[in-house]
Amino acid sequence: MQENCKFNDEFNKEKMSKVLVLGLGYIGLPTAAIIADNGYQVLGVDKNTDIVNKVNAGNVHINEPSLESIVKKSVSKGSLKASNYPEPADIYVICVPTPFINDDKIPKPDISHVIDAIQSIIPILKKTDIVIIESTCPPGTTKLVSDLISKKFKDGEINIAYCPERVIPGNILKELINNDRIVGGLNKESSELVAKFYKTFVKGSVLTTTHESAELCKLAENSFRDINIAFANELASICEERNIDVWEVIKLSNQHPRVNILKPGIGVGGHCIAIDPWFIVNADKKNAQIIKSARLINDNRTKIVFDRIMKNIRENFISKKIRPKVACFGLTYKPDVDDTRESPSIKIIDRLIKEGIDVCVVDPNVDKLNDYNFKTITEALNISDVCVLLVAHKEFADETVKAIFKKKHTIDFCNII
Ligand code: SAJ
Repeated sequence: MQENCKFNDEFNKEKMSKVLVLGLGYIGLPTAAIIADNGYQVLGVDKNTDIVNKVNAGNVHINEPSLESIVKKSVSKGSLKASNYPEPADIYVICVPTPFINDDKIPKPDISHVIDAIQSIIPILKKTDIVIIESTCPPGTTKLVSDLISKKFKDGEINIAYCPERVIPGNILKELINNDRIVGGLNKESSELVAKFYKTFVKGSVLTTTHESAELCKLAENSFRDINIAFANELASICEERNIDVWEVIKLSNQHPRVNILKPGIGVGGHCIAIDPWFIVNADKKNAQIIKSARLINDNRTKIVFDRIMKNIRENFISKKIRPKVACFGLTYKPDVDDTRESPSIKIIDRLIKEGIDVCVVDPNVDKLNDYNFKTITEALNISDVCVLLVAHKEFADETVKAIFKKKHTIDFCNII
């Protein structure tokens, strides 16, 4: 590993001024905007025409602090544009999604969008160009990409590197600038050149390594978090069986100088932690034991939470022949974002509805999804017999709201009351 590369020469911004960012999603759009804000001419490419039109009008399709203002600024300066089609550039940054195919016991990664993105730029690549993959990928993807590129170019003619994104939704812009980055080039020259490019807009350290290590680092980071959340969730289930307050146990245990237990919840959602660990399990089924268990524990936590809600409702209402109105608070995959991908809350709400429970949904960040019966906080508090706190949005921790939750029949999985 080369620490925070110190280079003899600077990155030649004049020579390498045109950047193409493929994929304008949660990572691609903020990345394109930051690069455009740092003196490059950026074209963002996305298949979705609505997204392209929005960006070209200086608007965004993601609710992320500071994103809209930086996109507006770059679009009005002319340094950021969007299109459905790629155009020749000097630097290509791949930020397309890598979903998983869930038709087996062990979900499989789907890298078809990465391959499509690479195929779309091969005809316009020229010698000395840079190709960077930021999408989370299974081990071996960078080599696969280089094999595709080498059908047209000799080794070393194109600078290929893997540089995983590491930003947290809700704080993407700050983390894009301040987080350390890992660059795994196909060879030393590519690593150093790409690291120099990142150093032109990243304040954190830029560390170089091999492409294989860089790919595994990304998966290791998200698996580490998944395992630690699984521990907190397992502890919560153990405490619930014994009627012990898990939050008290965690608070006291965390007083130990070497213990830092994360927060239990209703399961793990989002497009990263709930998916990426499977990429390792898929690559090494024999050794990835704890990683696989953590995934299963976190998925099963959602079922445990659903069972607890049903048990509570049956004992307190249905057994007394009352059909309660149940208000579910929080729909997104985590607090204070508008992202509902892989949200455990949705899984719980859908199962409650399937059981015939009269459900309304409250989420200050989402006002439309499926056929849910959305209510404001006040409406829900007025009409409901049961409040279920699923996601700890800041609005739910308001003192007045909290006081009402305390008076009502509230099932709290967020430690709000
Ligand atoms: N969660 C808990 N308890 C906790 C922390 C989180 O139950 O103590 C749950 C959340 O509610 C959510 C899920 O875990 O459902 C994931 O949330 P998160 O905030 O831990 O992570 P993400 O998925 O938003 O972002 C992660 C980050 N990875 C790590 O922190 C190692 C981010 O840095 C990555 O860039 C991102 O994945 C990604 O794109 O891979």
